[in-house]
Order: sequence, then structure tokens, then C-alpha cells
Amino acid sequence: SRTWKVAAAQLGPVHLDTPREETLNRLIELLRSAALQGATLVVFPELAFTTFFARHLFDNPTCLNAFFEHDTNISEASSTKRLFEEAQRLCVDICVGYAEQTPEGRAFNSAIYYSAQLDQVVAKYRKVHIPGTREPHPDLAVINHLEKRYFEPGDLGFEAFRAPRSRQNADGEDDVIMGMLICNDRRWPEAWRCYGLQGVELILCGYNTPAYNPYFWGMSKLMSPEMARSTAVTQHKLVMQANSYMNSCFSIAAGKAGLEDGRYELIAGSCIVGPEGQILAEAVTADDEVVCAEIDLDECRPGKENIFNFAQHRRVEAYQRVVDQ
Ligand code: CDT
Repeated sequence: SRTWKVAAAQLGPVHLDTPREETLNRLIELLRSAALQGATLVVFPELAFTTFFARHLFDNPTCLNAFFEHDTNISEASSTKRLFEEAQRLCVDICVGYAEQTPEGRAFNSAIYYSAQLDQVVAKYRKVHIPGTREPHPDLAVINHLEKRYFEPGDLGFEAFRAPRSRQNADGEDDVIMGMLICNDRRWPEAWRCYGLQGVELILCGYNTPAYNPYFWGMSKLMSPEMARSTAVTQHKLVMQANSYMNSCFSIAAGKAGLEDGRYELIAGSCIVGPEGQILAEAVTADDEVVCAEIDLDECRPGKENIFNFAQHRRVEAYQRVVDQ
């Protein structure tokens, strides 16, 4: 068996005026709490260091810039490095999402994987499926989701990477094949399959999913806020469970939850899912919470060797449309 104690660090609301230091302290608290429970991998949400700023229209570039990381080395940047120093001290790997501004001025919704054992960032992913719109809604600010205004689609593809399980594992070390997705990406089977084809064993996904968002079901259908929230949670779990099953891999989803900026609710539901599509652990609050599970990566094998043995059963000659259109 290749067991690994892993965690999703769900983050409660972060507001526009929440000081960066305060949010960083909360992330570090979650990291410590996960480490105390024995986890040696912690996944944090998408855009973990700030509020989900893409719901707002910023005319002033200085205000907007404050939500981005400008340093190419996020583990050393003054605004974020305390999290990485603590991960190193505790010997815990982390996956964390942030808004990336490149030296050329390009903007991506990114995530990195930091290996404590190697003491370095071993992989970076830039969100491919950028949802929402460029222009704000003329009169319904509560549904604004302006990611298309602030981010360009990621240009790094879906490259699986390997990292060693932490040295704290009693049963020895080996590399785990992992892949990162960011929020809306989890709804796209093509993204999962790109990783599945590389033999991925564990998918890491941070998210910020509005509890009320008519884009999900088309602008015309009326739904109560309760119905909308429960539909959004159902669909979130549905895609995590179905795609984990169809690619015979584990997955960890860590969300930002609760009422941000006074009126914008994000769903909770951070969870850890197994390769049979089963939920192994899930959040019970809509606030800061660590969700932990011990997973055995060898459990990916039956699926990969049988029902989803891609080499044996895929019929690529029938799939041309998927890449042509
Ligand atoms: N952050 C993010 O990608 N959220 C999307 C909602 C988009 S609604 C226009 C999601 O898929 O959860």
C-alpha cells in the first residue's frame, strides 16, 4: 500500500478590506491544524490570499494590482513566503492558488505545488477554462463574475508532475503522479482526461464557486437561493466524483466558502474523493476548516488496469470531434 494523509484547507470568507496578513495567518493556522492531524499534503483554495476579487469591477489599476502576486518566485515573495516557511518547518507539501502577474504584464489564475522535501515549487498550473464575462452586468452586480476581464486562459496545458510523498510516511517514499485544476476546470472532462492519460493518481483543485449564479443554469430559470445553493453543491460534487471515477484517481477539492464582501455567497463542500467516485471526507461548515483523509494510492490501480484501462479500451478513432471542434 502507498498511504498518504492529505487535507483540503477550506477557507471561510475573505473580504475586500481584509488585510493580507490576516488571511495569511488564517492559511497558516489551517496548515498547522492539518499537520497536527498528520496530513503531509494540504490543498488551499483558488486565489487563496484574497477575496474573490473578480466579482468586482476595478477601474483603478493600483487597486487591482493589490490582488496579484508580482514576484516570479511565490515561495520567496514577501506577501506569501511565511506560508511556505511554515510548510517547510512542518514538512508538509502545499498546493495553493493565487493571481499571477508576469513580468511582461500577463495575468493568469494560477496554482503551484510546493514540495517540502525538495524545498521548492515543483509545478505550476495556469487555469485554462476562464468562466464569466469581460463586461459587468448592467444592473445585477451580485452575479458579476469578471474573470474573463482579469485573466487570460492558461498557457501551460495539463502537465502531470511527480512529487515524493513526505518523508514523514512510515512506509517509505515514492513519487506520486499529480495534476492541478482550478475551479471551473473541474467541470471539463477533457482536462481530467489529459491528466488521466498521463496516469494521474491525485488531482488537486482549489475553487471559488458562487452559491447563486444564473450562469450555471441560464439566465431565464428562476430558482430560490436555497435551491440555487444546493444545485451548485450537487454539481460540484458530481464532477469531482464522476471524473475521479472515470480516471481512476483520487481528488482533493478545497474551496473558499461563506459570505464574502457582505453579500456574495460561495459554496462550501470541500472534499476528498476516491477512485471509485466515493466521497472520503467533506467539510461540515462554511468557514475555515480542515478536511482530512488517509488515502492509499494503490487503490487507483484496479480501475486503471480494468474498466478504465485506456490502452485496451479507448477508441481514439471515434473521438476526433473532441479535438476538432
Ligand atoms: N472561480 C470559478 O471558476 N468559478 C466558477 C463559476 C463561474 S460562474 C460564471 C465555477 O465553475 O465554479
